[in-house]
Amino acid sequence: MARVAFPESFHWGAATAAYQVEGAWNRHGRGLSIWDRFSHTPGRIEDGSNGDVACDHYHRFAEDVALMAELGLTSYRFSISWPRVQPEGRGAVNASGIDFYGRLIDALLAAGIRPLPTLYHWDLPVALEERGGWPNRDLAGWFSDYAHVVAGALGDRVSDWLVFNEPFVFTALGYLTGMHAPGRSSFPDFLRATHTVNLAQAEAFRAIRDARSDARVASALSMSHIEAASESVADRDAAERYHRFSNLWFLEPALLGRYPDALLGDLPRGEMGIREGDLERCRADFDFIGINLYTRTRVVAVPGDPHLGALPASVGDAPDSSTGAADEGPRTDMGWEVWPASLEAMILRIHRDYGGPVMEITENGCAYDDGPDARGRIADQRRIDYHREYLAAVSRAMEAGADVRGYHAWSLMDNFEWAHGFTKRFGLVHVDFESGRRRIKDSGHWYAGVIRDGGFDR
Ligand code: GBH
Repeated sequence: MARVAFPESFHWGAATAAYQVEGAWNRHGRGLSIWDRFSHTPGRIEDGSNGDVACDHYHRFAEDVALMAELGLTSYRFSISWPRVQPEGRGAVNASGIDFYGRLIDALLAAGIRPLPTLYHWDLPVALEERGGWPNRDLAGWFSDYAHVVAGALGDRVSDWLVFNEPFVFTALGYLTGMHAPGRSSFPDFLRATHTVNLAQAEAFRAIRDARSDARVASALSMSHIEAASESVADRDAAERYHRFSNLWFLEPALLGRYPDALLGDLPRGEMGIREGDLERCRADFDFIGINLYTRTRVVAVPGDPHLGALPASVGDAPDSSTGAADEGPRTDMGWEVWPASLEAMILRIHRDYGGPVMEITENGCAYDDGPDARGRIADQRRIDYHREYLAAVSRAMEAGADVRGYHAWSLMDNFEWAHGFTKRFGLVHVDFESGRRRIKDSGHWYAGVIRDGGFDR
C-alpha cells in the first residue's frame, strides 16, 4: 500500500450548475432560459422531465451548504443563472437574483468554503436566443456587460471565477448536433458561435478584472485525452486534429491569440465572422485552467469528411457494451469508459504544452444509479473506486511536476442531467426527486475521509 497525499492548500470541492439544481424557474423575477424552453419541448428530454423544480436548491441552499460542511468541502463550484440576474439578457438587473447568490456566497464563506462561481453553464436567456443566439457576435458584448454586473455585485466576496463551462460542448451540442438547447444543427452556425464565445470569454475576463483587479479567472474546459484508434498515420493525424479542436479551441485563442491548426482546410475566417483585430481581442491571460474530464476518447480518421476528417470511435456506447478487453475500462451509466490514466495524461500534456500553468480539476465524476437500501444506506462502491483512481491519477501528474491546485467531484448531488433528465445520477449525495430528501452516499462519506486525511492509502 502506498500513500496518495495532497498538499494542505489543495481545494477539495464538488460542483453543480444552476439549471441542474436550482429549480424555482419562475421565482422572484427570473427570466426564461433556452433550457426552460428546450426541456418543455416534447421529445427533447429522455424522461419528459424539466428543471422547473430540480433539487430545489434555490430554496434549500442553506441545507445544502450544511451538507457541504458535513463533507468537509473547502470549495464549492456552482453557476450563476444569467436570466436570474438579467431576465432579458441585457439591460435591467433583477436585484433578487443577485441577492440569492449573495446569500449563497455568505453561507459558504461562513462555513469556510471557497465560492467558485461559473458565469455561464448553458442557460442562455431566451431573449438573446431570439436575437440569434451565440452565432450573433453581439452576444459577446452583452455577456461582458453581464459579467461586469455580477463581478461588481459579488466581487467583494468572490476572488476566484470561471467564465464559461465547456464552451466546446454547448456550442457543438446546441448549434451542431442539436442534442442540447437551443437544438439547432448547422456547421456554419456552430463555427460562428465558437468565435462569439471566444470573444465573449476574453471580454468577460477583462470585465471581471475591471470589477476586482486581483480576481483569479479561468474557464472550465471539457477535455478528454485523445488516442488514435490504431497506429495508422491517418488515425494518428486525425487524433491530433481532434485534440486541437475539442480540447484547445477555447484555450489557444485566450492564451496565444490564435485558433489551433485543427481543421483540414484553412481557418474559414469569413464563415466564422472573424474580423481584423479579433484574435487580439480573444486573448485572456488566464490565472489557471479549469479541466472537466470524465473519460478518454479514441479517434478514427473519417475519409471524405471535409471539416475535421476525424470522429470518436465510440460515440454513445451503451453501459454494458464493454468487451472486457484488457485495454478497455468498464463503462458508467452514461456509457463513458472509466480510464483514470486519461486525466494524468491530459494534465501532463497541458503542463508541457503551455509552460506549466496552474490547473484545477473543475469536474470529474460518474453516473451510477445506486439508491438507498432498506436501511437508507447508499452503497455506491463503483463511485468510490472511480474517484479514488482518478485522484490517484491527479496525484501522479502532480508528482511529475504539474501544478494542480484543486479537484471538484461532479456532482455534489444527483440532479437534472440535461437531455437525460433525472435518469442519470452523478451525486456524492443522493436526492429523492419526489420529496427532495438528501442522503450522503458511501462515496460522500469516503470523500469526507479523504479530505479530512489529505489523501488516502491505495
Ligand atoms: C459535463 O459535461 C457538464 O458540465 C455537466 O453539466 C454535466 O452534468 C456532466 O458533465 C455530466 O454529463 O466520447 O461519448 O465517451 C460533460 C461533457 C462531453 C463528457 C463528452 C464526456 C465524451 C463522452 N462530456 N464526453 S464519449
